[in-house]
Amino acid sequence: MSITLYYGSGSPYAWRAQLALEHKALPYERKVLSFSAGDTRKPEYVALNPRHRVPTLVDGDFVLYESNAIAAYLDAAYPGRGAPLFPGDARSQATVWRLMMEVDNYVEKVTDPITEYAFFLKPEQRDPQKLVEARKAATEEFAQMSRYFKGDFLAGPLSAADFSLYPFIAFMYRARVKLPDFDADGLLTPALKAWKARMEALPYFDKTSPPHWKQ
Ligand SMILES: N[C@@H](CCC(=O)N[C@@H](CS)C(=O)NCC(=O)O)C(=O)O
Repeated sequence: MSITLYYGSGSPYAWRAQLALEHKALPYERKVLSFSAGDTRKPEYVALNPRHRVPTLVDGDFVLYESNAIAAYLDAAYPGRGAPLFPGDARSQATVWRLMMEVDNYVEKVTDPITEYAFFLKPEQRDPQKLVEARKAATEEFAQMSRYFKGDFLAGPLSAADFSLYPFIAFMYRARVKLPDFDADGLLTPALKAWKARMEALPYFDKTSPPHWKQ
């Protein structure tokens, strides 16, 4: 078994994939691509991933991109390793899938405007009213996700659903690098804040946090 994860520091999707590998206790090599150097657009990478995005997983002669597909593959290909990413019976597994799709279809849509406002707009391009509106939408969506908790984690036991959501929540806190007064805590319900702390206490968590965030 030789697994390589093509990764980009600060990509929520690449973060998910690394969390999945760690949860499965699989050995892997992480290759960090530089967005600023255009690594994802280089021909050798586009040959692996024609959508020029991270993550991409290479397992022997098998190449796979799309973070949710990577989690599903790792769980099915390595059933005896680590802990399951899609635990339980058909209904529990389907619930994990549903939650992951809700993250991609709804959560991402409300975190994107905040990320864009903080990281991609110059101060003179920022309209504070837009941030107020974005915060309102994010608060409502996070409250919705919060209603799903079944105990400590989204689907009950820790699962791929938690790894799907976590990086988008982490980005709300990361926004403070650009917007020091940004109240990230104020977006989250108490349940979501407690879950965030549980995620950050996972034994492999520190290993997965984006390298450039640690600098
Ligand atoms: N749906 C994809 C999204 C991957 C994605 O959008 N990755 C971004 C970084 S967050 C990327 O690699 N962008 C580089 C580019 O577009 O060249 C997944 O879940 O893996």
